[in-house]
Amino acid sequence: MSAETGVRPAEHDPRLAALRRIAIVPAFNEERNIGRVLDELRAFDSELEVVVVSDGSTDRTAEVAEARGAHVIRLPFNLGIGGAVQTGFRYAYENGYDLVVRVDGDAQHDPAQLDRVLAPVLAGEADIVVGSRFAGGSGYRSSATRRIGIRVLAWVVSAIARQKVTDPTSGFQALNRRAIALFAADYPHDYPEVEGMVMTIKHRLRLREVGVTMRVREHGRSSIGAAASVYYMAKVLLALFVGLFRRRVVPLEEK
Ligand SMILES: Nc1nc2c(ncn2[C@@H]2O[C@H](COP(=O)(O)OP(=O)(O)OP(=O)(O)O)[C@@H](O)[C@H]2O)c(=O)[nH]1
Ligand SMILES: [Mg+2]
Repeated sequence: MSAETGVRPAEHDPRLAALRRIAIVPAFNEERNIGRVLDELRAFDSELEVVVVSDGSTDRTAEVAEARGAHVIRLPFNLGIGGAVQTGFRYAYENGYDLVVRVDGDAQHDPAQLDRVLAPVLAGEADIVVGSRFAGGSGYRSSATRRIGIRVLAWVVSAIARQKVTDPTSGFQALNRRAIALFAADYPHDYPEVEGMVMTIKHRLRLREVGVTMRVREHGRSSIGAAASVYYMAKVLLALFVGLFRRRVVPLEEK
């Protein structure tokens, strides 16, 4: 049992042990963070496979990840987070994985909290679970622009989805085979988590949020500054609006 979180290591949950499971870690120039992420994933579950999608990194991200035993997909140039994550989903789908956890390569997501994120999927109660910074009153600090942006997006997504969501930009997620199949076939670009949430709901997948705490970035630079947050928000709102007129997203390959 971890002294810090009071959760049991993954090996003790037979439902988890029975599944072919993989972590998808998108990483763009995260040589100083990726090692810690991989060590913490291994500490959570020593049999968890890991695929690191190095998104055209120009530093030693891929080498550091390989040295830690992760499977590394090197994208020849930078596709952006959406393309990197979809590459991971394709890999998981084609290789027959039943369960995916998504963790950022910048060490902001704490793998010790994966028990909580995984629980509704393991219980068969959700197809996708999103770790939310705002669901458990953890008081996440980030820039005011970002917080307001997330609030606006949360409100819009909740209205479209007719289900309350609080953190539509979170990439800390657990997904079952149905959700893996959907995202392997079709995944949005730019700020993909927001549109991805709407997609899952349109496909009648069961989405659940659980409260998590996220850490601040220690090394490297965030992709999104204040001006970029505003730009992204406008773009994502437009994409959501256009999406309302999309009759059907790519059909699910599996039922
Ligand atoms: N910035 C950036 N990150 C990418 C890209 N492709 C993959 N990633 C990875 O996607 C993850 C999330 O990116 P971040 O820039 O941290 O985005 P964020 O977590 O929403 O923003 P912060 O809270 O400011 O860190 C990280 O693990 C990145 O390494 C890309 O093209 N640009
Ligand atoms: Mg980050």
